[in-house]
Amino acid sequence: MALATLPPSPTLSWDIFCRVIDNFGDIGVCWRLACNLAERGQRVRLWVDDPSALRWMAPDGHDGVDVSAWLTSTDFPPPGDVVVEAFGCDPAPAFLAAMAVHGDQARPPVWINLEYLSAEDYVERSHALASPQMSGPARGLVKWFFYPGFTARTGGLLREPALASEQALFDRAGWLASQGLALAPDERLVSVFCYPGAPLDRLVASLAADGRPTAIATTPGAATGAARAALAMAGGDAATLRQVALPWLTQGGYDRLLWASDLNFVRGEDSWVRAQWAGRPFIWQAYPQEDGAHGAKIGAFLERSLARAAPAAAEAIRDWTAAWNALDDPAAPLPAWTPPALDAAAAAAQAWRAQLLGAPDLATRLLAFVAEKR
Ligand code: TRH
Repeated sequence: MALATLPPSPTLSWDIFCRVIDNFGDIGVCWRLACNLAERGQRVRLWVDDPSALRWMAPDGHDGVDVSAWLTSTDFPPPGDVVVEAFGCDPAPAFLAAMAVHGDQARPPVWINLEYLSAEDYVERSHALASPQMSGPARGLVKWFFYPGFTARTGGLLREPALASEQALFDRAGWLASQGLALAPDERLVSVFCYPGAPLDRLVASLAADGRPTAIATTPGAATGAARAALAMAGGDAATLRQVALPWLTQGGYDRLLWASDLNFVRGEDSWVRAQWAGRPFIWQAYPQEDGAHGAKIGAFLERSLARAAPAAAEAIRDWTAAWNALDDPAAPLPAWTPPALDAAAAAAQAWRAQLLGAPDLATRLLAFVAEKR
């Protein structure tokens, strides 16, 4: 159903719990969900143990989202109509107990466990399953598993209603100039947001080899440090390359970097989704997992997202994704990002984006799910 035809959802009160483990995806996803719901008229409280990243990610906040500190000493108000436990972060026992007795409310809150995004088959089997709580402070309550995903039988992907219109209005040259990123006429722009260990040396060597002028825009942290080291090591061989070390951008600013770039290297979960909405060529570095489970996650995603891609584009993206996730032979040559290669990868990215745009977004599916379970 097109969003515009969906019946308006009743205004409910939501408590979203977010525990910042490491990096920024936990708070990034929870913040985006909170704003998506607020933009649909929901009243949202975001409980987060470490909200510090919001200072740069969302310095202006959002009218409909109340960010509250989640401390061991927090004296919680009565639970709302819906409780979202992001990534299995275990809300405070006192809060769970309050949910179980649900005070003067006719019914207990709908309790959602928002899971990590994956393209793997288990997601469809696990999505929307109930987990009745047989013991502990939440005894008697049912927790519902809500899995984001890429198919109709999953929770879908976060996508705010205004995305397409904002993209249509995007002034690339104007935005780049505003960031001090004005490009030379035929200069490539490559953005890099990566974990420690990403092979920036191989990226620098590849971009330098075809001699085309390239600006490498790096995000703070691992990307900036690794690119600086790789360029220093390459020395004169990388004379056509330049690095632009960026500050942390707002989520909206980072989106515009993704929209403006010829090639994006993203990581984790939220920037991975945002790169798909950008519809520009991208290479994803999965959050590395000790047991190598990220390999299966990567394979499942490439299987789905490249199913209709032109063979040359699919091969280049597979080769680079393997290299970028240390899943290949480091000595293996990598396909050059020539203009035809970038055009083919862009066509694949646009086709995948169009396929995803045809499906209802995560907040729409979540609102319908909650309405059904209440
Ligand atoms: O920072 P991440 O590696 O977060 C990770 C992943 O979410 C992973 O799945 C999770 O298990 C782990 O955290 C705990 O990557 P991710 O998911 O892209 O989150 C980064 C957020 O930061 C995202 O919302 C985009 C935002 N961002 C900005 O707002 N401005 C910026 O300049 C940059 C680079 C990112």
